[in-house]
Amino acid sequence: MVGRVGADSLELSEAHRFPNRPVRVPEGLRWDILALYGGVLDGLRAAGQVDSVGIDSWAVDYGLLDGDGALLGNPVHYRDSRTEGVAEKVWATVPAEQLYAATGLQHAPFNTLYQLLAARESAQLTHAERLLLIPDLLSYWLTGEQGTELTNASTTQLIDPRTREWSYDIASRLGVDLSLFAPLRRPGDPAGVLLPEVLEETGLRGPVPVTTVGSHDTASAVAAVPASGERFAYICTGTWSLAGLELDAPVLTEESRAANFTNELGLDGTVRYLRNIMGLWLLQECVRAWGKPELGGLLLEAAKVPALRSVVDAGDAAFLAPGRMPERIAEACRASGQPVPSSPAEITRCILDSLALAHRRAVEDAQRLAGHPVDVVHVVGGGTRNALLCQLTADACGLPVVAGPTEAAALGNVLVQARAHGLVGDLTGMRQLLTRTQPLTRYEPQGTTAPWRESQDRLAGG
Ligand code: LRH
Repeated sequence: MVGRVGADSLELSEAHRFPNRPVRVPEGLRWDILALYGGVLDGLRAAGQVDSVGIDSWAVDYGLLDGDGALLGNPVHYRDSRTEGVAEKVWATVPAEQLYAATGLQHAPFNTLYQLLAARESAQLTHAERLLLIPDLLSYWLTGEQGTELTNASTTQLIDPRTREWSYDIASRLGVDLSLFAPLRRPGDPAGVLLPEVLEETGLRGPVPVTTVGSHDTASAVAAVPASGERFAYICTGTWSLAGLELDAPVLTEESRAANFTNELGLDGTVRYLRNIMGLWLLQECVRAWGKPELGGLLLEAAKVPALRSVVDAGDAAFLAPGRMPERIAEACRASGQPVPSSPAEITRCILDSLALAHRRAVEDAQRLAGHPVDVVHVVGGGTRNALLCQLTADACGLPVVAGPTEAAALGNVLVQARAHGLVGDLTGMRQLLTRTQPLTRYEPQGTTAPWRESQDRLAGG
């Protein structure tokens, strides 16, 4: 994505798009990282001369390097099953309550900490001298310089959200060697310049600086929430729905842990207090299973299916792994004694109702747990294109939804670079620029929230 930022203008254009296809090999699910890096180089070539480059990606995953700086294997996908049951073993050494009090991180089986412990005996980890999170790995290949970007580091479960530094105590109790990680760097810090080989490969003229951004895609997306004031919730929709609040300080209470809220780090000392909801992954996997029918038609049909006939718990980690998604959703409805959706339209409706319900629960729980009321829900990311999901979310929350921008992560990335180069002001200034320049759609809540409350109770009870 190429961004152009002026005093009163902000434009984004797509230079190049490439698929990200995980590959299943006999040992498990892997990222095709060289194909991704090849896509990055193609993208830079297509972008043409730029003043700065910034990289963000999904969280938690990493590549391991040997003493020569060479990658030791394809990064493992966080949906791989190697982490099953690991958390429970960790809690025997550091009880879950202590882990949460120290790191503020949700319990997700894929947190980097659990991945590292799952791989403890592996030849790769034994031989590794450096661990780079995915955006830091791509940045290293572009610049030759290594660092660990803070917002993404906060998803490792090895960062203390109060000090915004490593949690040395947790690392030492669990035998994680923190020297594997490169020094922390923060959004806005310089991250090097494109290497001569990269300039040659892409046809760019040096020097081209690489700028550290919120390299966790969700951190970049939250930075691009076009909110004014503090009384807002956000939902970053895409493969995941990340729903929550922007806070000044983490919430580390037992209640918050039990509700599985995470305290990830955001820009400028902020905390992203949110819950991971399975998101449009549920629909993406069904669409894949159905042989990729046209989505617009499917959503029109789904809108005609009666609302809230059956819902599933869209926060359930049982939906994490790929495969057989329509069957798994139908099975979950059957097991909870609800009507079993069967046609693609019925299953799609079940998914969208379930997501809206999970959005409602997250927005409600976050306000209560953080003592931070909101008047509006901002929806950013790919789900903004799904008008039915946006309307259902407004109805379920009983709050207006402001949808947009769609490419929030890319905009947040670009704005942090622009700020580092003196073109925009603070987070408030960035958000004002977004509000003035980006198309936004407002959805008013329709009807009462009573049916949603009933469905929520039914799900909790059953
Ligand atoms: C979204 C995301 C999310 C993480 C998950 C692994 O892309 O970064 O914030 O929890 O991927």
